[in-house]
Amino acid sequence: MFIVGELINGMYGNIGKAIAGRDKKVIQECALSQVKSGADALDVNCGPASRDPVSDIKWLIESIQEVTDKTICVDSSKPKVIESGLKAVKGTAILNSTTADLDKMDILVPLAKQYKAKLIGLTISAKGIPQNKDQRLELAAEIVSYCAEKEFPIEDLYLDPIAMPVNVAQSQQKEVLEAIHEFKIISDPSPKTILGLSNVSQGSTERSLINRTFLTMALGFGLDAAILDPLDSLLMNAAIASDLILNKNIYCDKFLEAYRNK
Ligand code: THG
Repeated sequence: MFIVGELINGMYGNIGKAIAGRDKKVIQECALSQVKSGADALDVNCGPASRDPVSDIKWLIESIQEVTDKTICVDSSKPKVIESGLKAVKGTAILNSTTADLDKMDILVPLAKQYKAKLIGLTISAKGIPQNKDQRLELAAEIVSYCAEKEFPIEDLYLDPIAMPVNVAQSQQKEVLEAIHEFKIISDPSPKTILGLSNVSQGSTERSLINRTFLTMALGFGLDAAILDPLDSLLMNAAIASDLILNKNIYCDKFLEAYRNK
């Protein structure tokens, strides 16, 4: 699976403080520890407290790229912030994210094309978060057909059915899992699928257990990628073992070690 580290997010106290104080070292250490733990890409989000997200995201990305050339996932709901981030990325970028709304897709799909970025499409719209699998599928089909029409490569599109906290939306988990499976059969070539995994356990105790159980199940339903905490080694072990069960890695007795040294 493709792992996007979630920890460079102003929502975390240490990162919010580092952004405000322009403390590069904290950001670079956070980037490197995630890469060392197996992250293929790093999500970068200024968080809700940022007063100047257009310049904060540029500074974050420039700081990270001094220590790693991993893919940068530019995470914001504001197109101006996303554009500022994409401009700063030197290597591969993921645009995180558009919704299924036309006013968003009209700006963000051309932007993803211009910067040769991969694109995350959230299956939400101005009408809100879908309440079942079929509503998610309907929005997914709108995003896929919009991208196809604008000749955005569908293999570079990651659909996100939006993981919801299990303590407030327990009935949604099965809907999200089934949506992951059905997103894959909307078109040929298939879009890819992604989840913000930690959403599922927000507000719960036993977060690590809930996260890794949900991840393992989602991988069974065909999930391609997740934004998660790569420092959670039990979670990473579950991801690696799931790839093994799904025949994505060759078995050997020391498969955990082999994966980590790859
Ligand atoms: N889909 C996509 N992008 C996303 C999300 C998604 N980006 C943001 C988010 N969701 C994924 N990233 C996080 C990062 C942190 C947490 C959850 C998701 C988290 N943070 C602690 C909390 O809220 O309890 C913060 C604890 C602290 O303050 O230290 O859980 O779904 N495409």
